[in-house]
Amino acid sequence: MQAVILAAGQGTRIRPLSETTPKPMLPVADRPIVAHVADTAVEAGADELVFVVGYLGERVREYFGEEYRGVSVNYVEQDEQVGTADAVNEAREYLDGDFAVMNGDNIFDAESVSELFDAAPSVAAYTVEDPSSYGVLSTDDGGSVVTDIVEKPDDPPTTMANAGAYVFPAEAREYLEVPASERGEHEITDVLERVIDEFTVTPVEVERWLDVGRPWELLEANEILLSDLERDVRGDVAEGADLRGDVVVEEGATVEPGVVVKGPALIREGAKVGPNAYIRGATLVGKDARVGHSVEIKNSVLMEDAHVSHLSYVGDSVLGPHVNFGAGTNVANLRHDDEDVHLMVKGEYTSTGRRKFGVVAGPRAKTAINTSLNPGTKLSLDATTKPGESVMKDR
Ligand code: TTP
Repeated sequence: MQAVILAAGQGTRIRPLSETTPKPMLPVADRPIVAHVADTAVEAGADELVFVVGYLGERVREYFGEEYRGVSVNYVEQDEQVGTADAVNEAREYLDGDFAVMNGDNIFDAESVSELFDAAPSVAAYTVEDPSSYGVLSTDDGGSVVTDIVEKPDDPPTTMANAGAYVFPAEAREYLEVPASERGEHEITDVLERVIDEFTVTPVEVERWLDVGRPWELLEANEILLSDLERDVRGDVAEGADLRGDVVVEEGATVEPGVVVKGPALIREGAKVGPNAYIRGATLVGKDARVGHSVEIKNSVLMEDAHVSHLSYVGDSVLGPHVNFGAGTNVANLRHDDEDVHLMVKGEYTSTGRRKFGVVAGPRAKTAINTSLNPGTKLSLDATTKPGESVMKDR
């Protein structure tokens, strides 16, 4: 089966992290989000991957090349991101049988994707407590056939949210040109509606699903995937370092004396930790990143070449590539009123749903010495702070 993977979006809600990296290429554990998606497709038996790329698409092309895990790879360009149906329609020239469509920014478990492929035509469903903000599937009485899909219903027919992965019959190739929806996008769910009308579509409940749209969802995706780690220490670890639990230190990484790491944690190749650093929670120390003397990192993501070199605390935060935190930079990750931490997302003050959340530092942001960062603060691409500054608002 061919799998079309949608990776053209601009990732506006996850800015500034998407300023230099397309959202599907942001790291979750040891590889980009979209590589996890491709892996599940390959493991489910896909014999060709077709990536729809657009925004910073060359990054996706560079990563996957012409063949990935023995499966041939093709690319189509979507110049304007006018909707998911339009994205799949760009891939039409490659489609010659049943085909899967998967969002390139969602995390799925491999077993469920295999079930999805086996049950074709099918749609992935994820059970949520409150489905009113999702596309929700209606099913027949036995729950074995999808009868409809309704967007953000006031009165949801089931608790099954559309989880952004589908297998369509070959005929659906001819259904891809759908009119724009109310929000002005050509939506894949309108294609699904027609497939539901004309075929028997099976809902396949997925065990694990996370749609990575906003910065804290990237943190959550890392928490989930890092919790799958099994201890594997290959890098250069000093005798006086204490690695507890499921800690992975990749070949080419260095851990110096006096370091304590409580797993799950992943320290990637080229990274350097210590001396005397403390890492806890689910933490990713990306390629060539640096965690220096007397630095504590808790439950955070440090992307490639992010440096927190001395006397700093970073909690529940996401640091983009090439960020540099000066000595004495401290992140607050808890509000005194105990309210959930909020973040500005496209101009809207939005709850992260988390009591503890720190900051989001965009690519190449730099803090000067003794900078304090308030919970929920975002630093934009190349932002800087002044020595001793308390940053209370995004910049
Ligand atoms: P979204 O998450 O809805 O869009 P986005 O990735 O651009 O992010 P944002 O809303 O924050 O700007 O898209 C879902 C998936 O579909 C995602 O993998 C990107 C992909 N997509 C395309 O490939 N082309 C498109 O035209 C659209 C709208 C999305």
